[in-house]
Amino acid sequence: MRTPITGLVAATATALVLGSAAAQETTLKAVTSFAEKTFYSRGFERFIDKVNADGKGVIQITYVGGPKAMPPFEVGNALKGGVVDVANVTGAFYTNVMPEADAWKLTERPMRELRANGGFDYMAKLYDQKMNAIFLARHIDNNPFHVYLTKPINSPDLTGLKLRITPVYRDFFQAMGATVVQTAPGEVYTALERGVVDGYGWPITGIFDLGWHEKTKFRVDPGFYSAEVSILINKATWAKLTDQQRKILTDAGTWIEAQADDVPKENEADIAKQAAAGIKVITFSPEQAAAYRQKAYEAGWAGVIKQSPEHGPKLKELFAK
Ligand code: 173
Repeated sequence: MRTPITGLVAATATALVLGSAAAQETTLKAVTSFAEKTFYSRGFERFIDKVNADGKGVIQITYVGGPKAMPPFEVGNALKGGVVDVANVTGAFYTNVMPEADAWKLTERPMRELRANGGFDYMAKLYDQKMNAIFLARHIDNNPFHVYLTKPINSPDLTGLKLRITPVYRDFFQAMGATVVQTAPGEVYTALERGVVDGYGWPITGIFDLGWHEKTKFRVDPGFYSAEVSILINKATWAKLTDQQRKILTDAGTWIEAQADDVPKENEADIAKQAAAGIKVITFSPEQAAAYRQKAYEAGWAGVIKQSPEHGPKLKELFAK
């Protein structure tokens, strides 16, 4: 956190002596774990624009950018250590720091309900203890994950396929018989191009952002889980802010979290765009589809509970339906 000199040195010193830095503009450093201006960064970029508009003279955010500035799987650690003040990131990218974060994908209740039923508070405490972080807002929800393939399958069986994953998909894909290889999003195109993988896990939106539609032949329906991308703030940074500065961040957080309600429209738009790009949809019988989704949740929760026997069961109670 840098505090540019905004007034007379004597006045600043007096303010600090009096225990108030309210007259100072604070600048926070922000990073995103998704490529700049792509789908999963856009909500964060709107949040930054709002803070910078509402926070003139009070609080500003400097956006240092995406994976070119910092590898996605290092963002969680950087936020925890205070190397950055604000991060846009999904739980799967920092399971090394906080395995429970991956449980957000399994929520079957909207954030407004989780903020009321204790689910949010339970997680917020873990962010405080394990991540040194304030969980400000989840701006991506209502956004299912899918399997995308370069070759067809004719039943819900992934045996013999090598699929690109993050921790989001590991337990489910392995339970379905697949071999898995973990990569950051930035390596998916090359992995497809070189035939290193037969497909990948990704949500319903965003495959056009990095050109993957060029290498994708099939999408498997139904989708499963609900993708989560959220804004985190370093705890020490937060502790130094004034009430006025915190309110600007909290209000912008509330505003952007509400926009997760609009994600289904984006889902529909990308479904149409995928069809127009010639990506074929592989579907199953209603019974097979139900079993496929059930397996996804079973394997997902089993994985979370295995990673965190202490908190996994409680999270399931609060998040699942
Ligand atoms: O597939 C991924 O990289 C991943 O885990 C993810 C999570 C949330 C949104 C987009 C991708």
